[in-house]
Parts: sequence; C-alpha cells; structure tokens
Amino acid sequence: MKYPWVQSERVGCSRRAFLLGATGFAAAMSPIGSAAGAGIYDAPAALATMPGLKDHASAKGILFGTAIAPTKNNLSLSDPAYGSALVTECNVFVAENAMKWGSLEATRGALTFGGADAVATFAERSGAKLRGHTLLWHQNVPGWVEPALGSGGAEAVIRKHIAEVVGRYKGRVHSWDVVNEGVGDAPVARADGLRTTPFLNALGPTYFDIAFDAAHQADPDAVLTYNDYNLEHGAPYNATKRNNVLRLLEGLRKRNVPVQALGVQAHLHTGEMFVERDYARFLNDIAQLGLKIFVTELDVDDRGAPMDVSARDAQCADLVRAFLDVTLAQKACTAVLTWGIADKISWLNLPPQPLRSDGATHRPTVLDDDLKRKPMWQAIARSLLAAAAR
Ligand code: 9MR
Repeated sequence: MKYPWVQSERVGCSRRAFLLGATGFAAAMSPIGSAAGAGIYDAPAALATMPGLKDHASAKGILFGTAIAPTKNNLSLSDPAYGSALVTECNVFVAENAMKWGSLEATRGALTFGGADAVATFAERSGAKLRGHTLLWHQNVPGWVEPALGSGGAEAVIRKHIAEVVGRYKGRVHSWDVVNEGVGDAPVARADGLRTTPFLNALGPTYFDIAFDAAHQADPDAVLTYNDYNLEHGAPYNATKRNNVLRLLEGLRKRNVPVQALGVQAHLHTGEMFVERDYARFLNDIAQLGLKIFVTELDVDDRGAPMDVSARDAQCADLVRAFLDVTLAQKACTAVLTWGIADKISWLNLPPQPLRSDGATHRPTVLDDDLKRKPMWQAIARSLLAAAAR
C-alpha cells in the first residue's frame, strides 16, 4: 500500500482524498485554487502567492488558526515576517502557554496577565478570534495549588481561579479549554478512565462540573471545551481513550454541565496507523451529543518518517490530509488550529521533546524555518477546499 499508516478502509466522501488527481492546484487557481491533488505537492514558490489558510477555511465556513506565544525561541509577535505570516494564515489564535495557571499565578494571589494580554491583543489587532487555553490541566499547575486543594477549600480555589481568568477576558474569547487532558492514557487505573490529577484527588469527578459551571458563569458566550489528545490514531489505546472521553462527555451532557465542544488536539505521528472509520465514528458520536468539534493542536511528530526532507514532508502532509478529510466531513467541526505555525517554534523541536534518532529536526507544521509554505500547508488548503466543495 502506498500509505501504510492509512488503513484503506474508508468512509463516505473521505475516500476521494486519495483518488483525486495529483497536480493542478496552483495551475487551476480560481480565487483560491482547486481542491485537487493529494500526494504530490508544489514547490514553496508556487505556494507563496496563494491566499492564506484562513481564506481556504472561510470558503468552508470555518476558522483556521494557530497557537502563539509573545516570544518563543527568539521569535516574537512583533517580528514583521512572523507577524505577517500569522495574520495572512490565521483568523483565530490560541495562547500556547500564556493562559496556563502556572503562567498566570506562580505565586498565590499575584496575578500576572502580561503574556496573556499580549496574545489577546495580538488576536484582536489582527481581527482574529481568540481561544483560551487552559483553565484546569494537571501540568503547569503552580506549586501552591495542590496543598491549597487538599485543605478542604478545593472548590473555592478552582472557582476563584476560573472566575478571575475567564472574567478578565469576558466577551473576548471564542472558546475556552476548560479542562485539558482529564482522561488518562492506557493502562488507566480507574474504571471510568479519568486521569488521576490534583483536581480529581480533591473533588472526585465533580471537578469537571464545577469547572464548566464556573467558566459558564464568568463568560456565558464562550464555547466551553473539553480538550484531549491520543484520540485520532488507530491503535487499541486510542480506541480506549476515545471510549473513555465519549463516556465522560455523555455523563457531563446528562448532568447538564455546560460543555459545548470537544477539542481534538491532533498531535499526529507518522509512525502510527490512522483508521478513518473508527475516528469518523467517534466524531459522529461526539456530534450526536450536540457538541461542536475543534481541531485544537494539529501537528505531526515525524519520527516514523525518513530523513529525506521531501519524502518526510510528503508523508506528514498526506497524513494531515487523510486526517482532515475525515474531520472536515463532520459538520460539527468548525475550527482547525495548528500547534505553532512554523517548525522552528514547534514544541516538538524544543527541549524536553526527544529529537529524531538521525538528529534531524522535526518538520511538524505548515511553514519551514524561512517561514515558507510546506507540503503540509498545501494538504490543509486542499482539504479545506475539498470540504468546501462537498
Ligand atoms: O507547547 C507547549 C510547551 O511549550 C509547554 O512547555 C508545555 C507545558 O506547558 O505545553 C505544551 O503544549 C501542550 C498543550 O498545552 C496541551 N496539549 C499538549 C501540548 C504539547 O505538549
């Protein structure tokens, strides 16, 4: 099989992804090009003049964006080339780290909103929407939180944090990741699959209810999201995780907890199988619960792919195309965000993430180190156009 990590069993119109003709995207340009072509990609020069991914997304009626930091790996939002690439490609931004609890309140009661405000301001000045990430996560929790949760005041501590953060940006946030990664990875210790976190230890599963309620009270217009990873690929542990996330969300909906969306992080891996039918069924189950779906952190860990850059870029792009074709066939999906727009600022290329065994840097995103568009850019553009044409 040409794409060994993509199982050939396909559903519905996602089949067309690998049947469409190979070239002609640039040549057949209407305002924003044609939908054709998976597997063969144009050189950066041919891609350079095309409209941004946000325009391709608008054709489908959805948002496209990425995670940003005020400064990362010496690249700042005020860098003209970087800023221009962000504004060209995106109409939604999410704070990669600046809105995490550890960034906002390292010392109890001493709130530092500088980085978060910079991200919010950048989004607003760009005319883009803003996603908030994230209110409760077991990582980036300030050291003072766990002892504070343990002394009987857990609900008050959580409610205060959420009221302060969501309240500050009230009316300015498209959607909030309220709980991040609250379901464990197999083997999970608990029968309900929930991850053992300081919040779960203090309050049990009702910490989800409390967090979503507090966020809803602080900003009734933000789309409240549960965000998680390992939901996309085809291994048994992915199936277990999908099932546990689905059960969590079913429970929240039954209890009228105001969860309104699932964030599918989409940290994809070239070394892992993608089974379209299983993933599509999961998305359908989520949509049946009345939830929206956002792709929140799309990128590719290319450790399973060869060192050769064009072969590697094509594998990453093909995987993203297969993944997005299934995702965008689901009408509940209304936003796609990558986790960084350029390879040199991707978390996958920065410590403590492991590099590839051949020492090459990862190529996980849509722009190369010179901020030039890569095959993955074209795969996303094509998938958005194909979805818009359906
Ligand atoms: O990309 C983020 C990296 O810079 C941080 O050091 C790390 C810990 O806060 O978080 C990374 O982002 C994670 C995101 O917040 C949640 N999903 C997984 C992301 C990659 O680890």
